[in-house]
Amino acid sequence: MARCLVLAQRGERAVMPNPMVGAVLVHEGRILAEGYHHYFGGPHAEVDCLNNVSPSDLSLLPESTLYVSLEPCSHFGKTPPCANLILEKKIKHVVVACLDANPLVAGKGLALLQNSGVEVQFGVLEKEARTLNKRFFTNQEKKRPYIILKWAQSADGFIASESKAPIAISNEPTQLLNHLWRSQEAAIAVGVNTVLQDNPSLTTRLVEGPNPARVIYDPNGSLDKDAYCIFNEEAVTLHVGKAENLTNWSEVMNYLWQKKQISSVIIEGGSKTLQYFIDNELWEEVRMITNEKLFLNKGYAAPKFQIPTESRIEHLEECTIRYVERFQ
Ligand code: AOF
Ligand code: ZN
Repeated sequence: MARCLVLAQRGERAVMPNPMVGAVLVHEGRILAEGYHHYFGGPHAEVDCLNNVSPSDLSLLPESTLYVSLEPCSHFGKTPPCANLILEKKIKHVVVACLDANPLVAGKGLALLQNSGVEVQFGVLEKEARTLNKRFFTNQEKKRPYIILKWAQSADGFIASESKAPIAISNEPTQLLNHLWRSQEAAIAVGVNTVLQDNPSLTTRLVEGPNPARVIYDPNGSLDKDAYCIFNEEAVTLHVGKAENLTNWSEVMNYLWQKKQISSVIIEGGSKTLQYFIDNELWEEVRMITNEKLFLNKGYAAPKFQIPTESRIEHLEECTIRYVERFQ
């Protein structure tokens, strides 16, 4: 199963917003074939794995065990159901890490296999398999994107100085990391005030990688499109608010998943926006950067957030990064 999880990760990015899934077929301790879900809309891991069995091994299928990191599907989607394929191939032992949270499947795949006489072992590396697909499970279970709150603050708790001139709070290594984080998520979102004050472009520039879609929540539609970097051609921009009938950030999040299939979002500010997410318990991760050497004395206060004592800390020169994760 650990090997399934490694294989699954090869589909990272390309399968979004589908889950990453890996499969391994074993006969008496020998791996007959491996497979994974390569890209969105493509064959599922089980299909890929079974396609890779060499013709001389095909007769071994009824005595082999199929390991798969997600419950085999039971629905006709872009591809036919994997559970049916397993039955057709007369595989009698299947080991599964976790249930599929997609309501079209959710337990039906396992039930179909069990009711057809397949011996199913379930729950092997379940937590690891769910964590691997934390974005997918959040989408399916909460009907919204996986949400990461990110900000950088001075040692004395400010995210910006009072003056209009923007000042850098994070150092070079944390800026690089920030761009890496952008490249890993489907979207990045800010409130309209952040656009008005900072005119950010919110693209991936310091590392190689895709640009996330840029989301601006502008409840009053007050932003002049020609005046800001965020509307340039470098990445997709979603300027949402009144026209979509979105009256708060929670509705924006539902909209992003349900109407735009955006599976994950980094919230980059400002303070008022971040505070809304914190106060409404609307997040899976917080990544808080503190420049321990920088004191601003006054300015825009950072969001109020109680860091749990057991949170992970990383030190990058004068900056520390605190990670809080609560996906289960
Ligand atoms: C599996 N094996 O490798 C994956 C599964 O649109 P489709 O047909 O590709 O179906 C996508 C759904 O299938 C996805 O939401 C999830 O429920 C399941 N993904 N299932 O048996 C796989 N990737
Ligand atoms: Zn499938």
